[in-house]
Amino acid sequence: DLCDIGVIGLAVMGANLARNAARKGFGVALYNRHGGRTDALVSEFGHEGRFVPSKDLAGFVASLAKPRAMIIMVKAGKPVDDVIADLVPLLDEGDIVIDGGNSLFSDSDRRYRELKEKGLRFIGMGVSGGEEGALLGPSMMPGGEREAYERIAPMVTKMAAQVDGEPCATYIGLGGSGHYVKMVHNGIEYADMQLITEAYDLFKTVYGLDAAAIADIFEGWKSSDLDSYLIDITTEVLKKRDPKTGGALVDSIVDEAEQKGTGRWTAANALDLGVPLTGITEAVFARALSGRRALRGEAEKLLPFRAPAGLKPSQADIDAVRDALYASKIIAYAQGFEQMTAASKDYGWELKLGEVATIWRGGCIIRARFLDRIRDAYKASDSIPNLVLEDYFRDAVLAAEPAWRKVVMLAVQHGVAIPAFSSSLSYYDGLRRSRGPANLLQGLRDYFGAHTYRRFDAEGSFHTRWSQDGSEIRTDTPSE
Ligand code: NBP
Repeated sequence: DLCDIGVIGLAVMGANLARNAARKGFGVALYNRHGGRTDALVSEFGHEGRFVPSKDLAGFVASLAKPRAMIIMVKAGKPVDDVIADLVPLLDEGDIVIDGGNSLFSDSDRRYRELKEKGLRFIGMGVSGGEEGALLGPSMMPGGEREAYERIAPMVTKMAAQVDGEPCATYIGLGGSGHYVKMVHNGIEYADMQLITEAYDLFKTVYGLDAAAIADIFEGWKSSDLDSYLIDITTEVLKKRDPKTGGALVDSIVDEAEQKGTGRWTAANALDLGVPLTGITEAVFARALSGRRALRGEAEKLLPFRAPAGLKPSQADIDAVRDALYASKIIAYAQGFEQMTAASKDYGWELKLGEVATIWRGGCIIRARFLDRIRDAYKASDSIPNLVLEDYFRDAVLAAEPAWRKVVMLAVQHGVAIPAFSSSLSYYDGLRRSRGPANLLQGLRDYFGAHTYRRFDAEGSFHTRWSQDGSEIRTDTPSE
């Protein structure tokens, strides 16, 4: 019997996706560049379903039912192009090539166009949930032609996580939109994690709490709107004991964060689109600063830091950190959704952001109760300029505002860096001012570069001859 789906690339993600499909009753063709991984998968998990392994790509392609559908799950970048180049001569018109790796959305756009020219169909599919998600049900974000998606939808929706009977997979849009949405998902994940580490630093450094005490605080937040997978695993990581030292394992882990690039891509794209994406971008920069550990060590000698002594947190202090975290998180999501709105318009994707919130409710790393709120907001209206202005979120940030300011002031006073908390508050303060200070900026730009400015009380563009006779001239041609 020919297989329903194929998987190329059988490292952790590919192997687990293949097992997921087989467990759901689909026949799965297998191929990996080095055959050892294929053999290991079949010998260890072959009993889980119907697998058809191949030692070469031609055999793999021949084992698939037409129109063929295959998921590439190899390292992002050139390996994906290499695999596609090898596949193309073996495929027939209408076959569907799915890239399930963490590819850059512009690469997916390009592959989509290149394969379309060859009569093949390409789907760039973001897959979130790590190894466990790939096996038990990830969140999947497929982008490409809708008809191509319809062909694989019965498989994808069965393999995905399910929340309240709904699959965490839906058609996203044309071209590279699926990988774009996955990219922003990862960016939001960066911001979420940065906010959690800032809360941890406040408890540890300002209030002198140990990891176990901080774990208890995070555990208590499960019953709040912060309830999420990341808060759950924060509790677990903080609780883990280190048999080597007898202390908390987290205290033995080097404080240098690594990154694979999706957060940086999100921030760079925000700069391209001109979207104020402060939360995610600060999270990327915070990782970069964490990576300069030797420099930080030198700096602490020259610019000494002294942790405050004897500051014991009251329940109100702990709740204030929770509220500041929640308000900052709302800002990070509002910015991420604003970025997707801008991208949808710029790239012509017609993204359904309510559906994006829906498929992020399960399977993926940022899964959270909170996403129901975003979904509800988009149910009420599909054109939302900024989530912070929607009733639920507006009420939440207004309620959190005093605590948010208190926490930011506390951190500033004691010299604890909270870039995501404080930049989110600054964004919020900038957002709610109908008149900001950029009038002066425009004056400066006009002074040194004759860049012109507009006036509140007149139509048109103006320039002042600042350093000549001081007179103002209109620079555009009046329409009448
Ligand atoms: P890796 O990203 O570590 O890639 C290893 C796989 O790529 C192996 O199967 C390897 O084959 C294959 N490969 C490479 Br490398 N170069 C190749 C080439 N030129 N031609 C053919 N195959 C090649 O695997 P992973 O961690 O399973 O991740 C797969 C994708 O899923 C990545 O894009 C990743 O970013 C994404 N992703 C990962 C996670 C996660 O939690 N790990 C989560 C979500 C998404 P070999 O065995 O012959 O060397």
